[in-house]
Amino acid sequence: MMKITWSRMMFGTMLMSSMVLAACGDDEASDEGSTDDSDAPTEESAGEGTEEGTNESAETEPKVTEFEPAFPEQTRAPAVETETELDTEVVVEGLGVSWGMEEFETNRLLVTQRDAAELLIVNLEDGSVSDPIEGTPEVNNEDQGGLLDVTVAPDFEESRMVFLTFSQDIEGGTVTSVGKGMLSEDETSLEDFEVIFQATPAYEGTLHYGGRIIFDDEDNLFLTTGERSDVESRDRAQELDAYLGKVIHLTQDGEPVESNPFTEDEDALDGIYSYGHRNIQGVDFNPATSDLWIVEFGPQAGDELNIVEPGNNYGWPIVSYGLEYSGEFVNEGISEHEAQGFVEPRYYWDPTSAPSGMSFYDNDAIPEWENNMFIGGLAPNYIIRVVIEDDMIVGEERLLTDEVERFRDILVTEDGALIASTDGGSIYQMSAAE
Ligand SMILES: [Ca+2]
Repeated sequence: MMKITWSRMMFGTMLMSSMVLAACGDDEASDEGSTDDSDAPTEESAGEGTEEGTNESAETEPKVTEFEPAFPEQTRAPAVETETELDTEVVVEGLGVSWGMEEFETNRLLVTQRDAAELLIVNLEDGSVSDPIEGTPEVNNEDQGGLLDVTVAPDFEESRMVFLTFSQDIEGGTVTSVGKGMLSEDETSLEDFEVIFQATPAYEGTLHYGGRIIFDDEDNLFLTTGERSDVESRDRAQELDAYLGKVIHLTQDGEPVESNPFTEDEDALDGIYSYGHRNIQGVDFNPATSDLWIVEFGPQAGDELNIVEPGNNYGWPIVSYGLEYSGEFVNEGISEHEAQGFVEPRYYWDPTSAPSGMSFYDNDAIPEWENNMFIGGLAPNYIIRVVIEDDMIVGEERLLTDEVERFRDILVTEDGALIASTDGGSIYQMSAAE
């Protein structure tokens, strides 16, 4: 394992290599990063803020919109600071975009490699990385696509079932798919991998797949999707005959859960749990309340934290606290979403936090972090800590701001370490100093 100081020495080298990469043309056309986004706001438009970031919020940059929050705690929460002394280590370096992680045995992680479509085993104790596990699916790895999330069945110790999400080529375009296979005893292959669900309809695009999965306490799966980004596809987030821009609730065989909210509606897809989402790349249950929380990527500003409840409409693309990348309003640009019949986000970011993977800290190893939420920020590049009381966001902190990494996924281990994977192929571990 390498101490963080060594990693900082490496930073100059990494910066140089990323500049070389940029010069070669990073074709990830996405809104996931200001550096590689042709639609990104210009310096000029980003400077049109209405107030200077001089308050006591964790966010110090000016707002890019003129929206007023529906309630005071809905944005720019007060800054908080972790008091526990932390040990931060780079456990692994040199991987690719490490999109998803799952601790399948104590201190052993399954880690996806988005672009190479590989599934690896990382040992947090010695930093070792396995060879790619055989039997993973073929993916479309253009732009934001590839091998995405990984989780294991609640009865993994007996069943050894591993669930993956990925972007898949099918007739008519690409979809977000879920599949499962059995990890062999020698951990070298996924056996009998089968696709159990495809978030249809297919769309000719390679952006906004969503793609997080998580098991609930009844051993069913929640899958998050995206609306495929383009103006022509994004209305599908509002339409109940499409799985785009949705939270979807499935059995382990990929069938709709019987209690889903639209199973009696003949015009709606039975797997839909909630709708009106843009691109959801983070999901977890709040251990304090058991509620399902998601973080979804906004356009220019307007990233949202939402509590997901069955049948709810979260508003995209009719309402948003963000702006189009052009600087235009989204639709008519009206805030106060509840008055228009949509669920208010519990929180939103302005300017963007570019939120990706998320996890609650469901451990007592760092007591002040208990039940806090941690989110990987892609650009700006930091881990966001969110303090929640009675479903209100009462504090926010940015961690590892000096690392200049695109933090992709977050995981809390059984031992209470906070693990963060990056697009630069590193895995960070933060734990209480001994
Ligand atoms: Ca919304």
